[in-house]
Amino acid sequence: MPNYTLYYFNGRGRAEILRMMFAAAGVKYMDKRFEFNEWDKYRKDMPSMCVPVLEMDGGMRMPETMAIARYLAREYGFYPKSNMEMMRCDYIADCFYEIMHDYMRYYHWKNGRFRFNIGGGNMMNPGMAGGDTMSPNYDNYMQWRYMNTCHRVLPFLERTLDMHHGGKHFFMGEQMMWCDMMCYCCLENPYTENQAMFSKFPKLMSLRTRVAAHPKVSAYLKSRCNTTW
Ligand SMILES: N[C@@H](CCC(=O)N[C@@H](CS)C(=O)NCC(=O)O)C(=O)O
Repeated sequence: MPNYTLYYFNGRGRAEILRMMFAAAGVKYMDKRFEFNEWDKYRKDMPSMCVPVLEMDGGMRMPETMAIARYLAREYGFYPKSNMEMMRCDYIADCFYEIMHDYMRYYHWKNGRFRFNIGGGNMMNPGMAGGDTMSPNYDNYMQWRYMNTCHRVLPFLERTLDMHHGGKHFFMGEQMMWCDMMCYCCLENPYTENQAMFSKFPKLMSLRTRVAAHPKVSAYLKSRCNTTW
């Protein structure tokens, strides 16, 4: 088995699903965390200048959360067997990631992170987003977009869970798969910040409780670093 190093900020964020899969599989890895003020030092060494990144045996570095998550899910048996079931597991996981993605962009933006390399340039160098990204309207847009994704995706996921045994098990049946862990990880901050919104999705909320009760996940949740995001 390769030696893995996972690079990410000192937060749960996009990396938490990867950490949780390692924990649920009982696999040891190096959890390399850094602070925002250290990012300049790391960014240039990351393949697409973003994290999370998974490094194998101190060599190859692989970017993209969902590519890494699928790789780990295949390695450690968190995928169902048939092609059709894999597709179901994938679209569920992708839906949760839509929420995570929009939440992270909104959350970092609101906290003033990564603004230096998106838009907000000058006339000689207008920046990638080409304009008004420093205005309060843009903050509102990020929040609107995140909330809109929640309103679009969560009812669908609640119905999808309900379709199997009335949502009493995991998404794919009696065994926990990576899409179930995505439900736990992607909704952590959204749930903490807006519990009222989630009262409309009781089946998803009980699924999160079942994931947290998985013996290895539960041990992980008790021992992990406590961070605000
Ligand atoms: N498509 C990438 C996006 C990763 C991403 O945006 N990561 C953020 C942290 S949550 C990042 O590295 N930002 C650094 C920057 O924008 O300079 C993925 O899904 O992994």
